[in-house]
Amino acid sequence: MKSRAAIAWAANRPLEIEEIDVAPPKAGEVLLRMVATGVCHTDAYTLSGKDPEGLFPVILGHEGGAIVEEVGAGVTSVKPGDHVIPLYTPECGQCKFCRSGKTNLCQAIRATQGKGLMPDGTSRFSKKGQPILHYMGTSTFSEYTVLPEIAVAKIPKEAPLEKVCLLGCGVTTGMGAVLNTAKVKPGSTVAVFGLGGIGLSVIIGAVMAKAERIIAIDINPAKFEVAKQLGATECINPKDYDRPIQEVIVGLTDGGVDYSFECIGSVQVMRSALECCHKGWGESIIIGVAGAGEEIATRPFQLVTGRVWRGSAFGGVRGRSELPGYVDRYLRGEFELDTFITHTMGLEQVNKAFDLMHEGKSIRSVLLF
Ligand code: NAD
Ligand code: AHE
Ligand code: ZN
Ligand code: ZN
Repeated sequence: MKSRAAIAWAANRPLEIEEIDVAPPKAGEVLLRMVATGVCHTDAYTLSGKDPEGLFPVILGHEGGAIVEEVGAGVTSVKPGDHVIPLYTPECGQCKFCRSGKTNLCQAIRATQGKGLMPDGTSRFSKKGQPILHYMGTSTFSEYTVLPEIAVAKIPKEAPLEKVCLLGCGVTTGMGAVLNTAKVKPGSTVAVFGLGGIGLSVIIGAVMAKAERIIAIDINPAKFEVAKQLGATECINPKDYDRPIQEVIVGLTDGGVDYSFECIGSVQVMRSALECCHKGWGESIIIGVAGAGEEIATRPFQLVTGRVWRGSAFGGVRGRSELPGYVDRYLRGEFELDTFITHTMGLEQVNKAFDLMHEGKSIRSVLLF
């Protein structure tokens, strides 16, 4: 079938809105009609050419809300008409990782996903016979996309897809990092570095976890108002100080924070986030994604003296079994999504969405199909 899609033909070039061919779903696959998709910084990161797994031409996008259009042979868990959130972290329930009970990082299809291919090693997308690659197993910047059955989470039809699409990445990642990965305890002091969609969701999670102090850090003070609205107790701009931000935070917190979250993708900030943690117990969670070749550094003494460095992917959330619970919590009014959606536009405006992100003017742009 034909589909309107935003194609990234090469790194660092604007996406082109074009008509592509989408092949039908094979056995164990589903064809989705995208209703809405958020634009996450990771899409910009891969487009920038800094992603070691970045391949072109590709259809980016991984924060979608969609409706099942057609299912391939053997698919039993969803049917046409079901509402779903595409999962870049699938859940097969059978691989060593799924069975471990220790991680959400299902590896059943990770190798082919990282090559931009479906599990059988081919692509369902093409243009005039030229294959176009999938991205993060989701490619939500296309009106129609194909995913393995294990990579869709079925959600209730009353959930508005143009809002809950944000649970396909940003909001779940931030909340989950607090609630699943760090397991923040009531009364804690938390520092959040970077106040985009991810950092602001960390704030929501920290409020849910009953953190007492939530220190929000960003070099763009325009982000402070919404951070406070969501529950940050203080906001800090590192540019206002002539000493390292970790020293400032340690001074403000009687020795450091209980938990910190890096939501930027800067290896320098990752170091600050670790070193602003309290001696003996402070834990720093890396969420931000850093470019090819970049490495983190600190004095090992920071770890010897009890600080902990951890990472979190998709908030540690198992997509098929746990993401519907996040949608239910949203529907019950436990958190809101409207604050995140600063811009809504058509797919053809996708390059504007990237511009707004880079200019620091948006939290999330949601593209409608
Ligand atoms: P975003 O662009 O919306 O927000 C980033 C924020 O960081 C901005 O407000 C920016 O002003 C701020 N910032 C930049 N440099 C800074 C600095 N030196 N000090 C303080 N603040 C600074 O991005 P986002 O969509 O919220 O994504 C954030 C990061 O999380 C990205 O690296 C993204 O790739 C990553 N990410 C990871 C996961 C995961 O599962 N681990 C999921 C989603 C996103
Ligand atoms: N491809 C990059 C890594 C990208 C990365 O870390 N992705 C996160 C999700 S970011 C969502 O916005 C993730 O879940 N990683 C786990 C995984 O298996 O990819 C690189 O460095 O190669
Ligand atoms: Zn993302
Ligand atoms: Zn698995």
